[in-house]
Amino acid sequence: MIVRTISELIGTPREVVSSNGNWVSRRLLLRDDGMGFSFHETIIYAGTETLIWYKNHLEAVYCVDGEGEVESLIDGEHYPIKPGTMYALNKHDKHVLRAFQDDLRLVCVFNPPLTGDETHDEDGSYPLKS
Ligand code: 9YT
Repeated sequence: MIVRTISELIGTPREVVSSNGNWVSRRLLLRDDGMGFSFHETIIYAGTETLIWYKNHLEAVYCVDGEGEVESLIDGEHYPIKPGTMYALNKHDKHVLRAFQDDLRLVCVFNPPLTGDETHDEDGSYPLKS
């Protein structure tokens, strides 16, 4: 069994800060843990907007705190996000993620799993690691 806490990840390589400073990701499970997915807590900082396009990954996101929205750049829809909301990028949907007045605290699952220190490239995607 694997048991970890967020507090023990802080300041380690499993805590990854985006290059634009919009978010921090604490990666509780990564590829080497052998679960077939990675599992993260992500804080999206209040007042930020982030372009994301996971061409190589599927991601499901569950909100546990804060309020914001995800705007689909495929159909232009704006979906509100609040605690209890889940969205799944089942079509590698290109989107903009916004946090409103408070930080958004999200729990995220990636398939295939991230391997460690991935951060967004200029398209908002992560490379596929071999
Ligand atoms: C919701 C989202 O994709 N935020 C960006 C960070 C990502 N969740 C990660 O690497 O944990």
